[in-house]
Amino acid sequence: MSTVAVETLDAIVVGAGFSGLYQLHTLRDQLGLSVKLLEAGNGVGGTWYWNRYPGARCDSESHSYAYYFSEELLQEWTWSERYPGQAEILRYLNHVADRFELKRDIRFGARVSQASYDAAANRWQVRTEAGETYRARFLITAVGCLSSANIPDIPGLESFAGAWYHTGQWPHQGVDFAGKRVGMIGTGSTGIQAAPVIAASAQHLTVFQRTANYSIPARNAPLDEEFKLWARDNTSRIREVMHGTPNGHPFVIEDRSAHDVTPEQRQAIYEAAWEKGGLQFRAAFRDLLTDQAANDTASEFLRSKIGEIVKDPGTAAKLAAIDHPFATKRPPIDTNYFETFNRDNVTLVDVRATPIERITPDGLMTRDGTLYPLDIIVFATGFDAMTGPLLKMDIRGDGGVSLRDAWHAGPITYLGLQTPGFPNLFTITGPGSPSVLCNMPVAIEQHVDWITDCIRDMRARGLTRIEATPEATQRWVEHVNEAANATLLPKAGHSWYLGANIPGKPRVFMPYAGGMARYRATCADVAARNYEGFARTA
Ligand code: NA7
Repeated sequence: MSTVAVETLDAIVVGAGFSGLYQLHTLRDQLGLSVKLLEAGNGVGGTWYWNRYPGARCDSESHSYAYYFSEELLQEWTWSERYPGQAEILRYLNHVADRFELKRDIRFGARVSQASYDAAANRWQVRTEAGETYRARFLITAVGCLSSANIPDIPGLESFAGAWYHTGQWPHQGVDFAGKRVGMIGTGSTGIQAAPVIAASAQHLTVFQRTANYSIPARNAPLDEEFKLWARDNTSRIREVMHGTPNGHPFVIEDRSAHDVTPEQRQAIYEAAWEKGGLQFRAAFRDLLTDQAANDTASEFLRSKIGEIVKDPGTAAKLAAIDHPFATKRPPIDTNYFETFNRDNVTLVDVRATPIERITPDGLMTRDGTLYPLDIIVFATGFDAMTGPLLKMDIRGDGGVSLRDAWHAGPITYLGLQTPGFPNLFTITGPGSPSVLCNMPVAIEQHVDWITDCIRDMRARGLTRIEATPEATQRWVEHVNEAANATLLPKAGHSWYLGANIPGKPRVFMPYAGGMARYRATCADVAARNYEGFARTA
């Protein structure tokens, strides 16, 4: 008779990206818990472990895309460019993992397939695809918001004679585009980053655009010594700014309306923001995301820039035919995206006008019968965002209820941290929290700190079980909806914020749009009121 060893721990963390690494550190090194981190990949990095596509780079500025919990860590790490590239972020996260000796408690190559709550024992039992089983009082998911690749179900893909890749599952050895006819589907942040880099080495690049998109030049560049010194000397100030703004970025949103200035002044403000580059463009006026007329001024400015850059009027018109207000879909920032369409080896195909019909052995065919011969297809088609990575695991709470069933009409959480019926399960940057509307490390540190403080407090009081109450959860879900509806964000009807990019997914605005600073205060208040809205028992 064989017995299967079951490791029993205080806490299990799933995912070794920014969230999981920090959560492992706090629970193990601050609270002294026994913790195991289960990670599907063979290294740390999460998003940055998987997304190795050409041009992969963060859109947060590097001095803000870092942990701020350790001053020593801040002082010993120096970023090289204004925006960190994928390889540099991966080096950083490996540095963090090594510095805090995290890898010894990480099980790599362990993809969690199932997690179920055992009410009698008040423990979670977690199983990996390889059949390993772990038990723990607390289960904390740190699986990221954009980690479940969306590969559209296009007929004929299996017949394609060339190679195809999703940007979020990119081969570690890279892809050689030299001499190849490449088709890229998707013009979100990823496609917009990848297109110029692919075009530089491919024989030909055809970009299949379903929804035209705004993009602002990133103006990426190496950081000079003066800035590096400034960033190192001003960590407290930078943290203060990031914690004080709605989006967690290290810049302040101007306290003026787009209507407070003359059209000439507005144009000059937008020109300056365009020259400066990056997500800061959104900070030019405080009402760009709340007032349609204000937003229209930014949208018009950005559309006119496309017309100035792109030489072929037909292509420019297709690129500028944007159907949603600026920044209601996640706004990309780029390096030479629109300029790429001036190259002789790049073609734009409007697949809103002429949808993709099928993939054949030779390439991609649109509904009008045109075949685009291809050697490589790149799917820059995004992710089953926020709920996808959680629902991919078969999570079962009290009474065997599955999270999939509990969320059949859309995610229901209290503060994005817990779901009723799933005691002792915490979801870092879960739906209903600011998450993707915020500079991620800021959102992550706040969640990890809150969860750590909560568990510390429970242990001090001899409590072992915490569960969000249905009443508090319902109020929070309503508040999340109100917060979204107070902005223009739901106006992009096809955005992944709403789940609209995945066929059959419930259309619910998932992230909390009330702002990170306000959310942080709410969470602190809940904790100060003895974890109001949570039932905690011995
Ligand atoms: P996004 O932003 O979801 O973009 C995916 C793109 O792929 C978008 O242009 C989609 O068009 C397009 N898409 C998806 N499915 C199809 C099909 N079936 N046919 C044609 N086009 C399709 O993902 P990204 O990876 O670019 O960015 C995700 C986030 O990562 C980003 O916001 C940053 O936060 C980092 P659609 O707009 O749905 O019409």
